[in-house]
Amino acid sequence: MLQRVVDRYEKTYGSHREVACDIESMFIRGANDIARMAGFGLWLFADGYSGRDGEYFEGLLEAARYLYRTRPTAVSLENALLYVLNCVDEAGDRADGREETKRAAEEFYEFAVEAQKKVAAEAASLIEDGYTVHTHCNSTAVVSALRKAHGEGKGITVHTTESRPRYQGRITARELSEAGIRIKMMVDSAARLYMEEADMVMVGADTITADGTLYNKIGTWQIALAADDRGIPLYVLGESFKFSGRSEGSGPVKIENRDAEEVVDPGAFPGVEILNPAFDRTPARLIEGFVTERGVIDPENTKTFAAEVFRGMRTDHLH
Ligand code: RI2
Repeated sequence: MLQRVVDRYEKTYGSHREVACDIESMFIRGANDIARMAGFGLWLFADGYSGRDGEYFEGLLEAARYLYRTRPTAVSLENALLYVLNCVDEAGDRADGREETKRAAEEFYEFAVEAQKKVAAEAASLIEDGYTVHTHCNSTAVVSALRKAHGEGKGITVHTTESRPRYQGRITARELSEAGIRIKMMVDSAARLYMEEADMVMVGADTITADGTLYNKIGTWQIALAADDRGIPLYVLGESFKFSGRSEGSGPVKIENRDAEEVVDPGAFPGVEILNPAFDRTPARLIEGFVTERGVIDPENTKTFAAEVFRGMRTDHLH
């Protein structure tokens, strides 16, 4: 089963460090994929463990922290790691948790696949025949939902912004075009102009906090403002592990700042500070609903929903 994850990247991984390296470089990207692959990283740790039995859990924690440090914003990464750590802990397998680690990583992987299918089905049902849907970046959940709506015979048009600096919107454009969907791609700054032709916005999620704030690809906030100005709904597609189970007061979510080289050659701009935040934060008031595998959640109910999802789960292993 986990072999499939590796096949998707047409690469063989031998250790959690190799997986971490590819998450950091964004060879592996997208909050759901990052989560699945982080779990796989722990699977690899367990598979190759040759230390002393009594020290297993400490080693597992260290591997989890190593993976966790790669991308600080997407809570899906943290939640996947916590899921595996908690399973091993609760099974009382701290001394030798190799089998439980592998079982839990596989279970999380299957869950992530199934949850995304449910999110896509739920989101597709919100799209009406003839709709133009605007999206941003590349969310596998959104792409799945659009493919599903198209497969159901709805004549849809999709607008996607390019998503500088890494241009993940181009991945979306190609994937949807290959699926036979009518797709138009534009520069990020054209979003408000073409919002006039859109009926709804659908984006993915990296982190959703208890107050209903969405952390997603840089540019999402201004797209949400454009949708609000035009008076059309913005839906966020996010499996339950995109929600943060952290207690209030644990501080704001860290927004990842990536290398200036992703934006320009800094040498060509002496004396200029190049800003490259990977994410921004969209407030709950601009969001119509969070489409999850458990149905559509009103932003006002985010805290209750997250409390239900994370009830009884330890969320402090990595801090
Ligand atoms: P799925 C991506 O982040 C985008 O922000 C996208 O909206 C989000 O992950 C969710 O993606 P990045 O890894 O889980 O490109 O829906 O920085 O695939």
